[in-house]
Amino acid sequence: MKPYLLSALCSLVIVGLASSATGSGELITNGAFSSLEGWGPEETAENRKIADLNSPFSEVYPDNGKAVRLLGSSKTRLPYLQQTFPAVTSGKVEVSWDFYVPEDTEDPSAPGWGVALYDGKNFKMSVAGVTISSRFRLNGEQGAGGPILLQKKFPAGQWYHFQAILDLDAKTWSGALRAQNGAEETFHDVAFHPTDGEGVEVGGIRFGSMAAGKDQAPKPFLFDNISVRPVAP
Ligand SMILES: [Ca+2]
Repeated sequence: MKPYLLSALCSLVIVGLASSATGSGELITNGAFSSLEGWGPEETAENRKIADLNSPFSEVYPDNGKAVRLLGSSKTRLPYLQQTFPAVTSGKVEVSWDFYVPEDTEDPSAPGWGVALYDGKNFKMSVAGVTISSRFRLNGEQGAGGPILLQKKFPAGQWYHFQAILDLDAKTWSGALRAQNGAEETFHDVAFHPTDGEGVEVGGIRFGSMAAGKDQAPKPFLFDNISVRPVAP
């Protein structure tokens, strides 16, 4: 083969690898928050704003200088940030997002935030999710006490990166929570949130307050780099 042909072939291979590594199959629109287009629900539009701050984790999306700031209220049970996408019903799905606590609080009872994958129809149900308050707990919503991944107060001013792979056939998930300072906690084959149905379906992601129905509003939070993508078998 002539050298220039070999070189052209190598370039093609490199381009192919690069495009698969940068999230082909991404199911989320505006996960890096260049804008809020694609994000709902309409009723809580006032509670989410673009912020001029970006997560330092750039594995999934490049730095665009923007994140979303959620301002909670104790008055609504609706999510503050939500997006649906064509449902995935089998195989594996990779999900990741970054979060940032802008304000410190000494109050361990201050309500936190819940993030969950759901079927895209009923946001009150969760296939798998986390609660972030004074600790980081897996599947801690709906009265279920899932495993605690990190038992400590989150320091203000630090970004965290959460990444997990959901196995929809085994109904388990595995992943890691990594801090900006490099500390990492991992989890392996944790069962999904218990459901009544036989199968599981992932068709939406939502970010909501854990304060619904209580007197306190949760502290403000920032999220960035939200990604959901099927994993090639
Ligand atoms: Ca961003």
